[in-house]
Amino acid sequence: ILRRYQSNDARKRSLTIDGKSYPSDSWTNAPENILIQYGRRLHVQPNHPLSIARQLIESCFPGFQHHNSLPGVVTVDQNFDSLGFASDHPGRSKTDTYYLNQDTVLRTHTSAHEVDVFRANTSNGYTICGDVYRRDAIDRTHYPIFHQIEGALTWDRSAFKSSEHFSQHIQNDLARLGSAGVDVEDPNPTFHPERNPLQAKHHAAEEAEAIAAHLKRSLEHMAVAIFTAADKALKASDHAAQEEQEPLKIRWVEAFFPHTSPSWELEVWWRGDWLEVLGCGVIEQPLLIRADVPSRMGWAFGLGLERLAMLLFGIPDIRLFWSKDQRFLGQFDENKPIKRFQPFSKYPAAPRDVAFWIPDAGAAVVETPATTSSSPSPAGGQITAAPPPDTPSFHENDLMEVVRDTAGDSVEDVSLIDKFTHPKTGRQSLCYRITYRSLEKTLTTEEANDLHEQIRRELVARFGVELR
Ligand code: FA5
Ligand code: MG
Repeated sequence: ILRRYQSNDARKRSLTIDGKSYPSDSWTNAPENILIQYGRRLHVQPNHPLSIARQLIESCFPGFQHHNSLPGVVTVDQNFDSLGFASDHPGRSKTDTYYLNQDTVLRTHTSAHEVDVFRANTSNGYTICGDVYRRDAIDRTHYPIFHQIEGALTWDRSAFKSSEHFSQHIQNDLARLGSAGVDVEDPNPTFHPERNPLQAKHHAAEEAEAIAAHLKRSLEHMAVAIFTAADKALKASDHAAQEEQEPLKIRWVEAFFPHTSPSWELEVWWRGDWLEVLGCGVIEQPLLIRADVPSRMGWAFGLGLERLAMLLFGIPDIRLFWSKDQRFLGQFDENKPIKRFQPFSKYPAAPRDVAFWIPDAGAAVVETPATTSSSPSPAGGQITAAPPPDTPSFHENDLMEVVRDTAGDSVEDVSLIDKFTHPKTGRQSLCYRITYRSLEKTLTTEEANDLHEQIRRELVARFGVELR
């Protein structure tokens, strides 16, 4: 890894990942601090909590084929186009997505493999688990790399005489599944002409209705399995034994995904809050047509593994999944019932604030010379209203990236604490609180100050902000 790091740094004209070289261009924005974590494959490490959570979910779908080794580097076509993402979909922006170059990204979701796996057509049902990458905020529940599990089930409609026979078949399967025995809130009709349309061009209402019911029932069973395990673990820990547990509650909320319609999100009532667990829906038929399986029809879902693992094990900070500390890793055993994580002592937090004026859009901004930047991309993303080409402007995710480049996992949280527009000049000032706290040691005052000073300097160098 170190060799790759150095050679990337030396050449900068291409990035090498898994022995493959990707020529850089104006889209390249994947920084070393991300690339260095590529290939850790936490979701298949023996006794890793993410792997235990994955196996628990896989066990809810017997007979499905489980894909756990599909590569995280995918084409823009796989990640967006093949799924029907509009050309102006915000997810495509450089502020949200890590590009190796204009044609290649670090996948932002496991859905990137849907068309390929449907095309291979080797099973009716499958799951895909893997690492996904998003430029995002820094706090205890967000990390730029997380893991998803995708699941899908399709049927071959051509095997049935009519759409009645087809939907009857699914109804029978549904009866076999039975009720998940949980309190479910599902107030919306299956279809809504604007918000959640039937794909009328491709599907009979009764077919989509049956598939939607099958989807919801299957995922309710999965949620019950997961939350029963979480509940058991909680009850088994003396620490929380006295707490009164509310019974499990699930609700279905209308949603939108380019690759499903109708679509929903499943939320679970967990310890006093609705928690979004997954997105899902009836697969867009054009996607199956693109995959050369036009006569198949079915459902798909995608869920975030960290979120579930955090609640299963009571893991308080998403950075812990990346820890190599035995005090963390030593607590999990895939051959034993799930047990609550026992936090080891927390080291003290060192909060530091940084306040700065954002450069006016279009103002002359100092561009970082490639030689002083450790990042393969000279400047971060830009989404302010139509800036002149190649003028770096400021996006919050740029700050997040500077923080990660500089301080890595020693930062627990970055929050906007003040925002101010100068009444005369109209210039905007932002103040962020960066909370430094290592999971592995106490940061000295000097260490925190040094990191903070480096971050301040990088903000000026890369984005031309004026420190206050
Ligand atoms: C998607 O990624 C869709 N591809 C999901 C999907 C698949 C829909 C198949 C339909 C069919 P979304 O961006 O909402 O959707 O992410 C899906 C799940 O990943 C969320 O419900 C959440 O559990 C998890 N997730 C999303 N962002 C984060 C994050 N920053 N940190 C942790 N978990 C996240
Ligand atoms: Mg979502």
